[in-house]
Amino acid sequence: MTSRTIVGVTIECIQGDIVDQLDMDAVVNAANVQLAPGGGVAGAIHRVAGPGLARECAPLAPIRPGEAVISGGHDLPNPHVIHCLGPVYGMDEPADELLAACYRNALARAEETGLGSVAFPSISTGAFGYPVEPAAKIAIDTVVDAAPSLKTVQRLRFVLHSESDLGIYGRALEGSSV
Ligand code: AR6
Repeated sequence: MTSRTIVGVTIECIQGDIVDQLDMDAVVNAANVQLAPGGGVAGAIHRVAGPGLARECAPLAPIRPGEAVISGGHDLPNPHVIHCLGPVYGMDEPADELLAACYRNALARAEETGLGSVAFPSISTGAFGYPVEPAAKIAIDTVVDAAPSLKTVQRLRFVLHSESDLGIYGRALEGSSV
């Protein structure tokens, strides 16, 4: 686990599963255009949330790369899910800006809803093929930059599936400049 507190906002990186974040107000879904169940993070979230999540999301779709929409958490332990569509690497350009927009827009949805804590997966680095080193730097730099302007969100967590991804995100957090 790596953790840093920046102007009262705690940012932590842990290894784990996005559906096991019992103490977070929202988990972020690495969604698809249709906000439908899929593989990876989206598959896990929809499986635990139950069919009510897909029913609530259907009218909110389609979304574009970089966008984020918020829904209820249904049978998840979290009251909310924030669905982000990451860029497909090599296709959606500019990939770095679209990935940064995911994190910024997810935080905007959390703040509008008055949430205190949000857990992120590593958006775009699975099925969408974004290399994890640059994706981690973008993710961490974006939330570190946003931290001073956050009013309600005080805790951010990156939940990494693998030990190696945890190392990469942890080093990005330690090396980020405020
Ligand atoms: N908890 C935390 N991280 C996870 C979990 C989990 N349960 N499952 C996978 N990861 P991905 P993307 C990691 O593919 O690249 C879906 O099919 C995974 O190892 O979930 O944005 C959707 O329907 C990787 O490091 O998201 C979309 O079509 C990271 O989470 C598409 O994949 C992201 O992997 C989205 O692709």
